[in-house]
Amino acid sequence: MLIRPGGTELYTDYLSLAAQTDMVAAVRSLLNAAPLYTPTMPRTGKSMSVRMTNFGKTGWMSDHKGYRYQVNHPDTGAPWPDIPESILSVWRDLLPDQPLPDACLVNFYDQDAKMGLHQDRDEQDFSVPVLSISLGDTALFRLGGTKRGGKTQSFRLSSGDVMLLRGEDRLAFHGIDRIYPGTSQLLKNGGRINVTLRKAL
Ligand code: MD6
Ligand code: FE
Repeated sequence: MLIRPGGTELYTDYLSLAAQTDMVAAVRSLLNAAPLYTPTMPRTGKSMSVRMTNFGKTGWMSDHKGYRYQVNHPDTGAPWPDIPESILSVWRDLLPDQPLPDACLVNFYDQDAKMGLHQDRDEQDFSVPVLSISLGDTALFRLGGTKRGGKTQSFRLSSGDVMLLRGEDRLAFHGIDRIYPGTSQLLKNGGRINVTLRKAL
């Protein structure tokens, strides 16, 4: 489904249940090598409600010093594990003409977690789209324009949905207002995983 021509694309039910299950297993198998960390807000140092980790050459993080990509895990100092093939293949299928992603951010939401409106603008080349995969409980996603404070629209992202932000919407403000607990059986303890693929370097 096209949300906005030339901008946001939503592929509902893109992944089969089997593919979703495989992807969750692949993510979980890498959490020993790349444990979830709790990012904190620039300047205030306040903890975010979402826990994160990364796969790929470089990973996104946030702490009191600001947002950035870095090649080492903030807690362990280890390099990030490679992006699993099951995740990369979604990019290959939907974006065959784009360079491969070098950053895979994994967001873990418990039932009370949310994410404030933000732009993805820490990457070097905004002409490459961002691809996001939703797993587990349904989330309420809010999408605005490229200026903060403008009109927004909201839609639900369910397990197996894939979204692309590209073109004009590559720099659109967006966030997660809430999680709907108990809407998916995919994760044994409930909650939601969002996997975002980007070319950062
Ligand atoms: C989330 N997603 O779905 C948060 N960013 O949990 C994002 O921040 C995001 O879904 C860029 C492109 C697509 C996204
Ligand atoms: Fe984002």
